[in-house]
Amino acid sequence: MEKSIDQIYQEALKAIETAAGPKDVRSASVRYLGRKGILTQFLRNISSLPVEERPTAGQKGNEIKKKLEKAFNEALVKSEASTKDLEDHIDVSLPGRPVSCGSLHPITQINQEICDIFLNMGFEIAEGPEVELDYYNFEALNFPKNHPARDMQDTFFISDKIVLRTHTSPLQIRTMEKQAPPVRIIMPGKVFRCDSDLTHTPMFHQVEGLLVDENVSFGDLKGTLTAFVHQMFDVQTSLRFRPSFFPFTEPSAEVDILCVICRGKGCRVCSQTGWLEILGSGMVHPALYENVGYDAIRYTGFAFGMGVERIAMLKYGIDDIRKFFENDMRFLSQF
Ligand code: 2U9
Repeated sequence: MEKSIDQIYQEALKAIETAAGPKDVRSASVRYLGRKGILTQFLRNISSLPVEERPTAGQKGNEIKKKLEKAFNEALVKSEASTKDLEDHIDVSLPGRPVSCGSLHPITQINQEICDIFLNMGFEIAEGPEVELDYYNFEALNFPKNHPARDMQDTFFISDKIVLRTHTSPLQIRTMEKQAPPVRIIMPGKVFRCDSDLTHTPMFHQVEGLLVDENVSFGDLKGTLTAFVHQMFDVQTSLRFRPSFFPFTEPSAEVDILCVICRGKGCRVCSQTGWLEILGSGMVHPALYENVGYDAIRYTGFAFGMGVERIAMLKYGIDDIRKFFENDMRFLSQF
């Protein structure tokens, strides 16, 4: 009997010694001291021993039980502490977590690309207010009083005389008021219109340009915008100037590029025309020069305007303008 309890004791100590972690210590403790554990069974069996053996066996059994309880507790504390040490330990040999790198919003990228092309041609950037006087947004730009753009349906009115600018053109007027020719400026910025569908949002970005000097011709307009299109898209890109109308330019022309999808064959994107409109342009209307005090005989100039979102959609083949404003990382991280 005594040998047997000694054996149990030794085996339990061995189990503690070989435990690989707190989990092993706990399960060994249950195996020896649990309700159906080896030592517990041993203590229960003492009552079936001959009466004279019971006191010694009981005493020894209880001593060993106490010793094992202490040993298991100590082993548990020790192994839990060393596991925590391991968890806190930094393995410098592990490969680092990749740091994800942000990128500029596609509209910011295209806006910068457009501006860089014109900056390289010698244009300068002009900036101004997004909340604008009706005078600069419409009147000084030769919009008749009954022009549809002045309607509440198209323009966000702050008051009778104050609007959210519907284009960046007011800045051209403000610049010409302050500065004598030659003027060579581009105006990137946010503009606002009451409009919302697949290709329109109430706020979008424009880049407009204005060049005024002596002897500026429609040929200068064509050369400048052709150089722009070839740098923005591809030097092979075919383009055409199509007559159009704007209150602030005369003559006016819209610029189309050969459809980037079907290469002129006709498809859904170009409404079967083979062409995609990318910007508007024209020679500055002489009436505007009178509004800013320029000599309309001596000076001529050209102007142009484009929507940045539209250029980005055509360049990247995006069919829904709203994708630019949803902040979906799966979309944005492609640029
Ligand atoms: C002044 C004189 C002339 C700016 C111009 C356009 C043609 C034009 C549109 C393109 C797409 C606006 O974003 S859009 O909807 N713009 O077609 N803009 S000429 O002409 C000016 C501006 C200011 C003093």
